[in-house]
Amino acid sequence: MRIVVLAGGIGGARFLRGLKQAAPDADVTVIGNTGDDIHLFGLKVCPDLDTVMYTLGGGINEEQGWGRADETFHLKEELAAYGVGPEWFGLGDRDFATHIVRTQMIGAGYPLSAVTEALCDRWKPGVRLIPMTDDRVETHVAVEVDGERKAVHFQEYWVRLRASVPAHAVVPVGAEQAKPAPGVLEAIAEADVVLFPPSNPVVSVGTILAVPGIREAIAEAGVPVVGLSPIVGDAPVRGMADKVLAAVGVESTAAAVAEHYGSGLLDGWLVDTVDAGAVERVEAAGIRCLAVPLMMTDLDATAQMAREALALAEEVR
Ligand code: GDP
Ligand code: FO1
Ligand code: CA
Repeated sequence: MRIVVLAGGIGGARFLRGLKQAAPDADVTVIGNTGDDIHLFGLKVCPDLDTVMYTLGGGINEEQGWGRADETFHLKEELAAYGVGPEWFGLGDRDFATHIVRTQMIGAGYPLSAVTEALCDRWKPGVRLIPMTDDRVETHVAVEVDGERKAVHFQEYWVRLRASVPAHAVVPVGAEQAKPAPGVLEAIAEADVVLFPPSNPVVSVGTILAVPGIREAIAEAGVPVVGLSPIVGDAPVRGMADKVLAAVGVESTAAAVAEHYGSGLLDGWLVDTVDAGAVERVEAAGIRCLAVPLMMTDLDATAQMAREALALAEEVR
């Protein structure tokens, strides 16, 4: 079975671990979000691609969910001693190596998709990881700081400002001009099922769908498209999905997220059992919906979520 997953960082990566346990023989292609990417110290950092690669490859900091295990921060300290920032972004020594290799290869002319493949030669994530695009896309957030409106990079909104300032709009800058990376449209066209893991619907899955051609390819593939809600009990399990959903005019509920994707895209939607009351509303929107446990507390619970998603895909096929 060929499965395509549109993934952000932590929510996507943890779900993928469960999917690999649930369907060990499946051929999984992950289309990764690159809207969170940021250039720092002359290096290209791809948080969501790295989170997927490290999580599936066994290098992730498990508690944090991003960055490397057994990390040290000497390089960051030395840069700070020179007064070179930003100090608000925590790049560790081990992680730095990834960004150096990536930037060096890009400088040598390799597209991000080829670089990602090369990095995965080391980590062997057991899935094919493709960035959504080789072109530069950066998510910016229109915020209000001290009464003044300005646009900041998504990482500045999330990491420096901790999403504590009002957000009025989320813009994937460059997405309109971006082309899907080689292999993206082909993987979708050849898929037996497309899954939306419980990733952020705005700044992860939404950004991937903003690359012209990807949404259309999914709709035209004629295969089941099943999503899992990242909103449980009217709040994100972690992160700022509620804030960025509000910025795009969507309420922070499992049902509203399903409606936001819409029946033109989604065939099936899983909500957590605490949101069983949402099932009727989602089905009224023309999307088959089930309530099952959706907390990724451990690998077995996550694998069970993946089984439920694949079973729902069979039901709506
Ligand atoms: P990010 O790029 O690191 O923010 O990760 P993703 O976009 O892939 O996923 C973020 C989303 O994962 C957040 O909106 C969380 O609510 C969701 N999430 C994290 N853990 C869980 C969980 O155990 N269950 C569910 N249903 N969602 C989760
Ligand atoms: N998240 C933080 O909250 N603080 C950090 O200092 C930070 C550094 C960082 C470095 C590399 C990387 O791959 C991810 C990093 N993240 C950090 C996580 C990142 O901001 C988020 O995972 C996502 O981009 C949010 O979707
Ligand atoms: Ca992300």
